[in-house]
Amino acid sequence: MNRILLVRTYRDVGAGAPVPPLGLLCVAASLRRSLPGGCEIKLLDAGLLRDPEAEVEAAAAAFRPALTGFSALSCEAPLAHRLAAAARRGAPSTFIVFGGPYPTVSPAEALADACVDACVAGEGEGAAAELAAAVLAGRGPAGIPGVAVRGAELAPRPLLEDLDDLPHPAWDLADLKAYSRLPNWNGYIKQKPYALLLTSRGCPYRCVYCHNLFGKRVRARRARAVLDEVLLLRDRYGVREFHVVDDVFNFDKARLLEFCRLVRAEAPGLAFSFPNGLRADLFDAESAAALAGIGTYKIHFGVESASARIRAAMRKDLSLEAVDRAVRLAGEHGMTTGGYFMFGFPGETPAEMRATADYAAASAFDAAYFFRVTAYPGTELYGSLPEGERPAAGAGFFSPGAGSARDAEIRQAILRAQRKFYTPGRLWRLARKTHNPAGLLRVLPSMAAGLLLSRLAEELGRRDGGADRS
Ligand code: B12
Ligand code: SF4
Repeated sequence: MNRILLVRTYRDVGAGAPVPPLGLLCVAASLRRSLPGGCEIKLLDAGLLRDPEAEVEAAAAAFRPALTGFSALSCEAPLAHRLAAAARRGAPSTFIVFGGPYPTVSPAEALADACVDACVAGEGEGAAAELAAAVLAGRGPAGIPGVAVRGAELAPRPLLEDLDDLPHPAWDLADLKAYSRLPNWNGYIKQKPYALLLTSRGCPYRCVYCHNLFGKRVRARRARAVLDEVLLLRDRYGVREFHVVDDVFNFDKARLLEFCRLVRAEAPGLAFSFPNGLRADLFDAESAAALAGIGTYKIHFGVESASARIRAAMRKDLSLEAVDRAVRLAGEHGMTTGGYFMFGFPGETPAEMRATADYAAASAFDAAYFFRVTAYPGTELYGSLPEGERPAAGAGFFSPGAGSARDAEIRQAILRAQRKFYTPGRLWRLARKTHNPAGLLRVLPSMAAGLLLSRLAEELGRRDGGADRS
């Protein structure tokens, strides 16, 4: 039997614990379906391992995979290369391929590592299947669209037209209960275990800081096909809650309403959440009622900045009036709302950052997440920055930056925004809405300590800044 090892190279950069590795599960399902003679797949998630390097090396040595695939984000690149070296030590002849956002936007950097034999750029199902078939048959990887190899031009691969042709992700390879025990980027989990749901790929908006992994055209699955996956996850794996990770799930309102109608009729009693955000300007009363009707308890909206000038520079194409309306509507339907905000866009002034903090504090959001702008390779923002201002390999939205006066300014703006937003009243409201006041009482002392520390850090930062200027 053909043996394939798949590794998710999770590294915590402050965004919390890993979620089920959906990209690898999609690739695994495609490999199972397409390889003549089948294959045996082993999946490891570095985010669940105590000592990822040792465990990947041991797994490679014991399993002897013909092919080892790694999935990595840009911030995980250094770890991905260490893990590839570990796999190579364990199984010297295994063919190593990288996939996911990192090799998609930086294939040359990934291939500079002699351990990496090929990179899959963009959507992985088709390219991985062709690559695995070639490698297992003893042919080379050259000439496969979407697969980058050293010394050859990458032939682009057309995007999949019909996502409903794809098999369901190989959910049997993920320990959903293990992920449900970990803290989650959604803030909390209402009904365990949960799974991720990807119902469409691509986003037509053009925010300059955002990825373009799946193209600018929305390719949506049919509502019925998504319901089938929901039913499969509920009935075979006991899943009770779904976190939808589409870039713009509410792009097609008719599909949203149809999906909600089907779930209400055929899968009542589940919980839904949208941690990756919905477009506030496409969120209306009918959508709010339909989503509430299927058990949606939490929605995030991307706002990014309260400054119209900065939103225009980001090409966010969104008004604060639309955000206020969406937050109010979701709140009226009993949902918890979270806002995403960014600080430190090139040219953003301290006054503009303060305006964002003040807007968030005065808004009806129940929760707010304040991030440092991080330009990732492959984004328009990255291309527009002078080389010296690009983030270091491995940076995430919470990384402290290079320690310049500008970094300190951004850090202080974020700390101030957190302090202003999380008043005791808001924390209490959040606890009531999350149906977990007891849980909040448990975390309150550490939150209070955190706020105290952030005040102290701000004070020290101010003194440092003063010293620098003098
Ligand atoms: C869920 C999610 C998370 C989760 C899990 C992240 C993870 N490591 O998997 C959480 C909340 C933890 C998270 C955190 C962060 N995330 Co995030 N996240 C997403 C999100 C919304 C969905 C991911 C997903 O499941 N997609 C669906 C699957 C099917 O797609 P996929 O994973 O890309 O897989 C496909 C291909 O890439 C390829 N493929 C993937 N792996 C492999 C492997 C092989 C061998 C092959 C052949 C192919 C292949 O085939 C798959 C099927 O087509 C994406 C946005 C998006 N639209 O994808 C952002 C995204 C991946 N995140 C991003 C970022 C920046 C982050 C953070 C750094 C932000 C931060 N706070 O600092 C952190 C990093 C934390 C960490 N160490 O992982 C960026 C990555 C950009 C980049 N160049 O790296 C994205 C693209 C969003 C964006 N706006 O730019 N994130
Ligand atoms: S930030 Fe959201 S709306 Fe903007 S391009 Fe990215 S996915 Fe689309």
